[in-house]
Amino acid sequence: RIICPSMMCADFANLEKDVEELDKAGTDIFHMDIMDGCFVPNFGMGLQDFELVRKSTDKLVDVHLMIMNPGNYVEMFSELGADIIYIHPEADIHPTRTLDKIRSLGKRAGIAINPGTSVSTITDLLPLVDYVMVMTVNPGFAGQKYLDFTDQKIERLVELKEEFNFEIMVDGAISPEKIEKLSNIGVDGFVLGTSALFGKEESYNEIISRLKKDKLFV
Ligand code: S6P
Ligand code: MG
Repeated sequence: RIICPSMMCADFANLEKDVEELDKAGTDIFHMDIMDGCFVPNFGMGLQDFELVRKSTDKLVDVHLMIMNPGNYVEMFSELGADIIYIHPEADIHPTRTLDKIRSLGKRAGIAINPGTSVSTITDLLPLVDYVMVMTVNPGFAGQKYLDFTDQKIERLVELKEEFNFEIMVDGAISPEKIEKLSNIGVDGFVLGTSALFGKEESYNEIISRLKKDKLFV
């Protein structure tokens, strides 16, 4: 189970300390949401935040580019030290070119797909990606409600993942209950925000150790 804290939900007054605690607690990939106020109706996070997280950990760091024309920025994020770059194919007229570019920079390539994007429209991209991230909320904000109709898409991707060799990630309102249920059907990684990790009484270490167990509810 791949655990990816969504750093837009972290404590910005103590970002470096949060990164260190999350790192020690067993984070696999730090998830960085980048929003342009155009592809999604919100802004964040800043490049300075990205740089701070990058220099505070040796773990993998991803960027989830919720921006129009992401192809214009993949070199920049590669130079800043992103290990995995997710683009939204909905935001890119030439997603195959952009995904090729990400891999030619020596980085892992991912696509993040909106709740309204069907698997059939992205099948041709599957040979070019290491990760498919299914958005289980409309992207842009933390703290939303899980959209149940995205489950069908996850099931379809599970059928395709061996053939094309990619990992399935989910992002949006991922609770411990969803982690257990989705792991059982073949989801590999989980982006965690306010539903499972941030703003809780327990420490990151207690929460992440529990979320890594096979059976969460016994
Ligand atoms: C926003 C972004 C996500 C959120 C995450 C928050 O769309 O891409 O990564 O930060 O979904 O988690 P939660 O549990 O508050 O929905
Ligand atoms: Mg995200």
